[in-house]
Amino acid sequence: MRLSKNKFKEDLIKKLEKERATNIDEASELDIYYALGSLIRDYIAENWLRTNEEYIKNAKKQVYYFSMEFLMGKLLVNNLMNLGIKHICEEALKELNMDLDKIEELEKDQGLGNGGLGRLAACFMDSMASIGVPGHGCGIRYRYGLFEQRIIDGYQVEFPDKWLQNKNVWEIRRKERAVEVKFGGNVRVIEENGKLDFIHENYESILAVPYDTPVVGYKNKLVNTLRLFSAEAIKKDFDFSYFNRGQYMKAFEYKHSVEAISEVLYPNDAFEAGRNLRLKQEYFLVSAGIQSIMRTYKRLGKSIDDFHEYIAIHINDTHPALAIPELMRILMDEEGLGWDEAWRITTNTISYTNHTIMSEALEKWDVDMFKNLLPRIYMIVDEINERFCRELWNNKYHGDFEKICQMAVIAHNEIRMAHLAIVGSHSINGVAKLHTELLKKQELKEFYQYYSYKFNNKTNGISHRRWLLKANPELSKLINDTIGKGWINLPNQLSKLLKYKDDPVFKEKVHEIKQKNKIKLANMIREKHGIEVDPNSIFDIHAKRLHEYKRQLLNVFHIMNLYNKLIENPELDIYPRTFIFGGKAASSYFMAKQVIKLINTLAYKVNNDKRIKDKIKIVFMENYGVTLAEHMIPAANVSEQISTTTKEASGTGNMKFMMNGAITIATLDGANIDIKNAVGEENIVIFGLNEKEFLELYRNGTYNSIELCNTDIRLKKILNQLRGGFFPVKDDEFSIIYHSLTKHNDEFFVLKDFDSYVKAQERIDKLYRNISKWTEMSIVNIGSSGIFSSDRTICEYATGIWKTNLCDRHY
Ligand code: Z2T
Repeated sequence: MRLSKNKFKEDLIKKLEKERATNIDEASELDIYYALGSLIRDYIAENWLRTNEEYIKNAKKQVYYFSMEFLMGKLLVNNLMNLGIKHICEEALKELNMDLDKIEELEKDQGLGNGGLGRLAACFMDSMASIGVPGHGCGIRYRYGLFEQRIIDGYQVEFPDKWLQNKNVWEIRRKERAVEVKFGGNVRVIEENGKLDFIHENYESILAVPYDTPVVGYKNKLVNTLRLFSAEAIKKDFDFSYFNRGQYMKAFEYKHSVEAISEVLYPNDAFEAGRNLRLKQEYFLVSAGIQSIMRTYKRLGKSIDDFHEYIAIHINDTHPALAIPELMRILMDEEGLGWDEAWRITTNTISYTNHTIMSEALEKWDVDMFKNLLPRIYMIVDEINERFCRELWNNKYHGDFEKICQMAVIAHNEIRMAHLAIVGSHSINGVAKLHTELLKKQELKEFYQYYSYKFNNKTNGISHRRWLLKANPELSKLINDTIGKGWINLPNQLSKLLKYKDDPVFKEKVHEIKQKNKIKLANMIREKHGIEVDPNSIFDIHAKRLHEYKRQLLNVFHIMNLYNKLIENPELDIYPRTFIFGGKAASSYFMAKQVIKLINTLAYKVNNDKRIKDKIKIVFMENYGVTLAEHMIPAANVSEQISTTTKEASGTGNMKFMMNGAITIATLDGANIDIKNAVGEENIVIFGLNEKEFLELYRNGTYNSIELCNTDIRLKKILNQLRGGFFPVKDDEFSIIYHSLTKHNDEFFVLKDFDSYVKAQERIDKLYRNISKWTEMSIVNIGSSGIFSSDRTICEYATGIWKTNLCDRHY
């Protein structure tokens, strides 16, 4: 938008007066934050309204991205950038003696997600708005997002994330557009002239109140919507049935039981606990979302038969898979369509992304629990199952009970959400090449054989605007000065940097910027953790959720081995390194939490051991999330992407690091493979078993971890050190880790890949000594990262799956 600095100043001062009843001399930083937020929302409002008017007027096909998680992070600076007024705002604030970075710190992260899946949804929102896809998010407005992590005595302790304690300046509550979501009760079936009617009765109704947040496209005047629903008691139930009966306290109990639905995000990353409240949340999202879409659709005045021509609904994993029976219910019970017509519309509307092949994450619901909570939806799922099994019997697997049972939507008293999602949608995609291949060849083999046309790959991506333009302003400026600003809209233009990889002046600048970013992070580490780290050391960063398959333990063992070697020989020539960790463990995941304790215990020991002369330092940074990531990633030299092969569906942190010039040390897993293909094998450090070797060992069961640690003295020593004496903890503190590697045969091949990892780390050490060569590799990584922009990903979804708004850009 066009805006002069003086106009902006004027507007801001007016806001301070009107909204905060203060003036520029008296205003606190918080006053400025609120005034600024409110002002930016005003600037956005007009384009938001115009965008919606345009969508209705032109009846453009709309995409709705249904997700239980949206990890948006902070919105202030992102909105300023996308409006194109960040610079003006910064300058104006400076003249008023204020600093935008300081103001930004006051904003709470919108942390309504666990990790990759939730952040992917947020990157997709940015890309949809920026490349002009009419796409909106649909989710839950949790009162508490992912817990705040604090480290106390080396342990993770969880605290509530009170992100709504102060006013959320971005959202608009739209009470008048609330819809009712119905739980429990029973279904009465009545037959009228040969037609069945289903009457849901004795249910409990809960109000789903939408809160809308604008999603601003990059300098294109387009504003999409993120709509999050909050659960509220319906006033008439709450007022009349309890207060009027004189049950004052009971009334509040009721209110709280209703609000519990949108109270808190389940803190599990890729793990399903099968809880009743979670099922309630999932249906709440889906029912509110589809009813709200249906209202918008009605205003278009189009025939219900053409619903899927105007609406696409995408489900982020199976968490919103009840969108399928819910849409069927509305089309049949409320719009009066027959089964076949409703089914045609539903399957053509819905598409599904699978995000993991790990069985712990597969959603399965107990039939009795499901039936009690959602009686009408159960009937529909049951009918979907019946028809699907009959179809299999008739078309392909006549008499093969076993096959049909394997593929059924309901079996062994469980509802399998992945099967429901596959049967009820027209597209199923994986999130990286290997992941999609594994879905086709293994996990969903039967379905691939039956519905091969539904399967496709959409390699994940990240918003280069947030993860490069915003997170790394210095590097962005250098890129602008070198190749122009075209890359901000067309990230593939980053490849223009490749021809500067040998340019000494450019290289020097890239190196300098990395140093500056490292100094900033070092300062932050000093302030937050009181640890002194050397910005000239290699910053080796492992930041992601804690999970056994992500193998933070492998990293720890490499550090223990280095430490042991240094104690033996303090003169050992290793390049100084700072190992930096960040990540949350699910609150019920004991093993993962013990790994955090181990990292912190090791950090304490190593950081305070004078004998190793600061050659290695270890830092565990507290409360890793979007904002901390924005500080850590631009400062990384080495990106740790070391999951057990086949386990990480894609990974997206890997892309953020490479885009900021880190060199990846990686297994051949998930999108690491796609990254390797993009940068070439000389610009990434690969180690470990590949997919084939892993699966072979895994299947024939010949791996014996105890044998391995008896033959490798380094491992023998490390495992002994876990067991007592070495660390100042109880002798059995780490026994769960010890046993997982020995008694339980090292399920994630930590010991198996150890030797190869150590060698890879030695290659890193050697490479970094030639900083000129290293910087060249770094530039190749940045210059090859364009295809990992979520703009490219969204363009593929739009053309390949949603069939909306053909993308005229080239990625
Ligand atoms: C999640 O973050 C991911 C997968 C899940 O499977 C659940 C959650 Cl909460 C149900 C991650 C994958 O682990 C990661 O590899 C991938 O990059 C990310 O989703 C986005 O696709």
